[in-house]
Amino acid sequence: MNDDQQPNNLVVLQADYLEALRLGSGRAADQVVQQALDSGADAGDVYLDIFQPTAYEIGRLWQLNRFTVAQEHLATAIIERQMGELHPLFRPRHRRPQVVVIGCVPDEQHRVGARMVADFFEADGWTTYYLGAATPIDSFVAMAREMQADLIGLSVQMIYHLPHITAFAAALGCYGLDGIPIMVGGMPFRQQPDLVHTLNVQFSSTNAREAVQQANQRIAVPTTTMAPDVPLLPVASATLDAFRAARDQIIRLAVTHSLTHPAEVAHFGAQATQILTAGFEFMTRMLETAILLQNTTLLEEQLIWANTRQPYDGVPPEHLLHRFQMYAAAIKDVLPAPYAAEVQPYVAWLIARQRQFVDR
Ligand code: B12
Repeated sequence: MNDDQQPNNLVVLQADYLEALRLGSGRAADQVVQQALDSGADAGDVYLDIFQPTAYEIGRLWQLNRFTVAQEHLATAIIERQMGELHPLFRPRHRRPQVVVIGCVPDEQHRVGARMVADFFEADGWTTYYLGAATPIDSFVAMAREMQADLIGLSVQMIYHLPHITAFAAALGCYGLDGIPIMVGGMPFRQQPDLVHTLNVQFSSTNAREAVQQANQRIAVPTTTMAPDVPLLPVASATLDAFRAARDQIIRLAVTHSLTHPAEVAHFGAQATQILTAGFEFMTRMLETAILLQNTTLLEEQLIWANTRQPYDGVPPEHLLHRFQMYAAAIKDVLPAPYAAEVQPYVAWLIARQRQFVDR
């Protein structure tokens, strides 16, 4: 759904919501939000189909002198309070490795839109830093550098704040960070999307949901290697043979250990053993190849893939980490010690690298 295609019940509820805000009644506004959620809308729909069009309507009514400044302030305060209350519903179901830093350009006081965009990114699994209204450029850029941003989001409402975007891009260049794409949004871009070309930024979006979709299409999963420093020595061919001979036993043991953690596997139901076995078989093949080629870049690519894809299949990064640890324990139990000692650095590398995905 978007603000141009509200289902009927949300159109009605949005009118009720506007009336509640006109009367200044936070309680009545709460009831409308609850009704929307009860009718099957999710928190994102409440943002885009109730809060956003109501805020636009309040602006229009203020312009026509039918809403006072005080009424608008009260209404915005209620919307922001409710956004805080709905925020837990934006908890991500999976994590992505990308980082986004979002805020308003200097002097820009309209922060509700940027906050909505931030909540949608957070729900989508991005590590998200929302800086609020009127953020000084140098400090914003420093934060983007410190948090290793893959994307910067700038919100602008007043047309005369647009030059701040150009200044921001220049500042990014001064810090040598001009590789970080800038995404922009706010009223000027709703009215004139091709402004992005004039301002020489990467893209704009007209609402929070679309912003996340576009970002996911445009921003590749980072491939920078932060490989933990584990020395990888050549592995004797006898070790590889022993590893191959023991592979089924290692996998069976790792599966058995995994099944003793119902919180991590219950959602697989009757398929749990089959799914876990397939996962450990996949991992074993990857490890064999990496050991044979003495190369962790392959594992790195595979981990990026796994951490992007597998949360959709019910395996968040922390479960992956745990499975790697159980796999390491199974190797120790099954392989004779001298062979295990040669294979373990590769598994240790996987575990250390996976921990970085969990900690992000
Ligand atoms: C609330 C409000 C205020 C509040 C803001 C408080 C706050 N905490 O944010 C206050 C009182 C501070 C304010 C001040 C002013 N305001 Co005012 N304000 C509004 C109002 C009514 C609602 C804004 C809002 O919350 N919108 C809801 C959000 C969700 O929508 P959004 O911002 O468009 O965000 C969505 C998309 O644009 C997009 N998006 C937004 N940011 C980003 C960023 C990225 C990276 C991406 C990808 C997408 C994206 O996604 C968002 C979510 O889907 C608007 C009306 C309107 N049409 O917007 C007027 C409005 C913007 N204000 C207006 C004016 C004139 C002013 C003042 C100049 C008034 C004055 N004389 O002082 C000042 C300027 C202050 C300043 N320096 O910034 C006018 C602007 C008119 C014009 N053509 O320029 C408007 C349009 C009202 C009107 N109809 O006349 N305002």
